[in-house]
Amino acid sequence: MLNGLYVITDEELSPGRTHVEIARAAIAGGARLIQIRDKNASDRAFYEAALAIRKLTADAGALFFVNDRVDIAAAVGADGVNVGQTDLPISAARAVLGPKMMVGLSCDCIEQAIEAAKLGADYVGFGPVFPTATKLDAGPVSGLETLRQVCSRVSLPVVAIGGICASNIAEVASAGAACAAVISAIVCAPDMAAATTDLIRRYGHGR
Ligand code: TZP
Ligand code: MG
Repeated sequence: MLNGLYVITDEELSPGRTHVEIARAAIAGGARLIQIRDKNASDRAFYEAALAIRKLTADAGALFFVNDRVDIAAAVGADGVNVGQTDLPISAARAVLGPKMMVGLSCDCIEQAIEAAKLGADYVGFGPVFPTATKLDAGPVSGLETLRQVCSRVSLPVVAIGGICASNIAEVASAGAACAAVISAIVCAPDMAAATTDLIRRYGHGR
């Protein structure tokens, strides 16, 4: 279920690729966890891209998550939603989505991750683990040692994020993260499917 490479589509960061193209290539490369993330799309554009990826992921037996937007996650029948510290609280997301849909909470320190478990999150998104230019308002870089502590102190699956790439993804797996979430390592890769396959293989080596 929540295990392995977690690919986040961010078309703005990519060299002209759409959410659907990114998701399709990631699935072709073997990804089975896809999240759509878009901070600027209109509601309609976000919904239509999410609906298309819902179909692709369902056909591939992959899980599909929506970033931030609880309403769109519900509208397209996603498997889960990822909320941040200033998005809807977990209890409100659950009130909208019901008990079956997964709710992940983004955290940037151990205290937030411990709190996420108390609040009933299904997983902790933790990072940035490494420096990244992708999210300018991300919290402080945690490093691998803090990731390791979060993984051992919090019973929830931890989805590590931030600056994860081919050269460090095995260490993320070794630190105990259930998943390694990536944006630029896929959406900016010359061959997105090949990059996906390579990251999955390297992640496996850290296990
Ligand atoms: N949250 C913490 S860091 C980050 C997010 C969304 C950006 C991750 O992007 P990249 O390109 O994989 O470093
Ligand atoms: Mg958010």
